[in-house]
Amino acid sequence: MFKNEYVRKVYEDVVRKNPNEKEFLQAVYEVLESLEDVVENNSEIEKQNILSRIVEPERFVSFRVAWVDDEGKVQVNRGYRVQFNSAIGPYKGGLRFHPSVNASIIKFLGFEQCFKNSLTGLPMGGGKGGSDFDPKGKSNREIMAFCQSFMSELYRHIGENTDVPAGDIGVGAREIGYLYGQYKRIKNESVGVLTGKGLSYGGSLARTEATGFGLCYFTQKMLQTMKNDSFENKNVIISGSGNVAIYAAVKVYELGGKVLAMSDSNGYIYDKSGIDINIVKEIKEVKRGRIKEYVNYVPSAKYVEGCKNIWQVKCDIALPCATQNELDEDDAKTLVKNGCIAVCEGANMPSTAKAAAYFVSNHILFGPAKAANAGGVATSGLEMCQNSMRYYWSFKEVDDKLKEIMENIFINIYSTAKKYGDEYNLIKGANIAGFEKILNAMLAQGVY
Ligand code: NDP
Ligand code: 2IT
Repeated sequence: MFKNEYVRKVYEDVVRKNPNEKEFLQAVYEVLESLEDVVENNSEIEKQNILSRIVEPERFVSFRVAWVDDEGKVQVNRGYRVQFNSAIGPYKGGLRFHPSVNASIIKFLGFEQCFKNSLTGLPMGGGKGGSDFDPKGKSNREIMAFCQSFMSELYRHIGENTDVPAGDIGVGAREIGYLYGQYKRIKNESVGVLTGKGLSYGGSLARTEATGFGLCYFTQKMLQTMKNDSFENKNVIISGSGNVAIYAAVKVYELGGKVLAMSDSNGYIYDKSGIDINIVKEIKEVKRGRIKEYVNYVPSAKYVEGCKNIWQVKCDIALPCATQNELDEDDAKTLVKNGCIAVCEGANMPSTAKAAAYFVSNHILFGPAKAANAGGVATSGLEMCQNSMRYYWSFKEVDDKLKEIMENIFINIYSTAKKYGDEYNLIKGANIAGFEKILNAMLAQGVY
């Protein structure tokens, strides 16, 4: 529990106001715990009640999304957008379409996004949105109908200088295209109101690859700085097989590592000679199929039912890239016992609080999500920049900037962690470094 009285009161208030929102409370608890020392050293934080202000979203909207399915039936889902904090720039953050989406999930993601966006160094505030709509098994026409209905409400809350959504779980290039088309139809404006757009209508080169590539640039810098090591000849396991997982795998190979296992929500594949990522791309990106189909292409590979078991595969580096709380304390112990030296989070909050604490106290190199996966939103920021200029940069130009941003994030959070007494506690380093810029911006802008 908290040692600082003010921090404790703020947290109790959050619990009282957001009952049963376990993911949101988990994310808030972690940040507040990290900030205790900062609060004790800067009396302005309590005087201006900054903590109560950062845990309360500036705006939270929930709305009905009605659409017609292929059988002519009217379906209803719930849509959300949280505009969490605009102190350092327009709200920015993805949209998630998944049946598990609820207010708690959207608020935890929006809260995390504030600190992540701050760490990128770009002027972006934090937001997030989505729906409990399940894209699995839906036809293209149903996806389009849903996206159009979703945007018919969302458009009034967003704008290129107000709030700029992007993708997340269940929202990729196809969905962004339908959403953008509908925004344009309503507003008659071709502007950078969404990121992750297709290359033919204002998207940025390297945005598709950015989160996975960025995760590996971050991990590489961490290995080099803290252990004088690299991806060379390392065995890597990556959970998930979506956008983040696939491009993390591509970069692992480029950097000399080998990916032994990948998963989806049903199970995982293990290929001891190294997963052929082009096959995974074919299954997931082209056919929108299931990861178990991999064994049809590579009969020597193994499919294991149940995605949680992936952490039992022996590895040097683990990159959880599926979803929140997918890696618990038992998984953490298994990984450490099997000799894993580094864990970097591609997904948002994939490690439970106990798992993360176990990594830190056992001196495993642990890259927390809000730093390690910031490459996606950073490149979204670069897409906004290119849209404003009505110009574009080459793949190499964007990728070079992404790499520089990820290395700077590592340097920043590592030096902050050291300053606060534990170089292995990059969780604390990331939370404090992300918070400081927001704090300065809020203090400068008066009470709002
Ligand atoms: P995708 O929809 O492309 O892929 C999601 C992957 O995770 C799929 O393999 C999916 O399996 C699996 N998954 C989703 N939910 C669950 C679950 N409840 N249990 C087990 N597996 C699950 O999403 P992304 O790759 O874009 O996102 C993955 C993670 O990365 C998320 O946490 C997201 O918030 C985070 N992230 C994404 C960024 C981006 O730019 N896209 C940026 C930063 C973070 P299945 O197909 O079976 O559902
Ligand atoms: O969690 C995330 O950072 C994202 N899903 C990407 C957000 C963005 O605006 O690119």
